[in-house]
Amino acid sequence: MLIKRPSPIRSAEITSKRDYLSRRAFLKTSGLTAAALAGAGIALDGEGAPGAQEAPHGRALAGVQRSPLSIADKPSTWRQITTYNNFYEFGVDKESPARFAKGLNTANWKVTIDGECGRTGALDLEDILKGETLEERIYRLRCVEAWSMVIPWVGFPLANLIRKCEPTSRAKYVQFTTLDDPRQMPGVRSAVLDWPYVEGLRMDEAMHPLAILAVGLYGEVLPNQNGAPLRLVVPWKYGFKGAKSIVKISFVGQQPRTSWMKAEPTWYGFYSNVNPNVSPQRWSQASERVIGGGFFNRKTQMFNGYGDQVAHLYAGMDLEKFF
Ligand SMILES: Nc1nc2c(c(=O)[nH]1)N[C@H]1C(S)=C(S)[C@@H](COP(=O)(O)O)O[C@H]1N2
Ligand SMILES: [Mo]
Repeated sequence: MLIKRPSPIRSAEITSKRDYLSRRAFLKTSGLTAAALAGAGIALDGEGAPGAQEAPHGRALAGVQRSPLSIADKPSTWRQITTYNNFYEFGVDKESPARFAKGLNTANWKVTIDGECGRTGALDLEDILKGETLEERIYRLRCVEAWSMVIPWVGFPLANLIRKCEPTSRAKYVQFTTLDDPRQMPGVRSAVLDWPYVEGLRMDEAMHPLAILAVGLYGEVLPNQNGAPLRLVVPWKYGFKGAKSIVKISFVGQQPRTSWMKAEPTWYGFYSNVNPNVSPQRWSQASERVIGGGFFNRKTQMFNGYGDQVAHLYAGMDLEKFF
């Protein structure tokens, strides 16, 4: 085993990570052979990331209800969903979260509520789940890297927790902060992002019935690599808005500066609604690679297919400016 001293990542290395992302999009569109893609370390058949071990089964959640807000698409497999992940706190490769998040301690998890609201303080997971009916929500997930899956989340509406916190009229946005623990998360020792991982929503987006906090997957407790014990899911936005392993929810007056906006201000806007017509990154968002779909590229849908339900939130906004 190679033991490296933790060292700050040099800007050259960060650049190579960015190049890696745009290179992956380039390979995808240039129709290179399977062998070339496999050589580049890109999972082809949707079996997940090579070398990653799927999460074990066995921790079923009780009383999960179906939801009319689920889509009819066939879900991606447990293996795909738990071995092909983005969770940079555990490393930037797709297989790293499955390998390194195993030991994450999610017991006695607390979420701090603060800012412009009537009820501040630390909540246990039990407090958060009190009175909630767990629902299965089968949603499309579209990553900004231009791949997609269909994921049967288990969770409850974010709006329910927000109401419990009694936000004041000064609360215009909700900010989500995720765990930043170098003892448990090898990835936060590198400067690839400005830790902790921070995301945010406008209050009306956060109150939308499609926005959920997920605690499960396929009727079971959420595997660590997917953001246990509590993660945000906002299906009409790029996947990175879905902050994992949340430790703080803040009600704020100003639009939060998210980790991705800080890292790449010209690539990542605050809204980050899925939009086939706007590609501020170096690759096109017009189509997406369906994990498990072989070489079939699917056309990206506006708002990831949820336009009927969410387009009204952005009425009158220039979506090329507010991307
Ligand atoms: N804390 C944290 N949350 C995160 C990320 C991350 O690196 N750290 N990656 C995001 C990205 S880019 C995506 S696509 C989704 C992936 O979720 P999944 O691995 O459960 O499919 O998580 C998002 N949430
Ligand atoms: Mo992503």
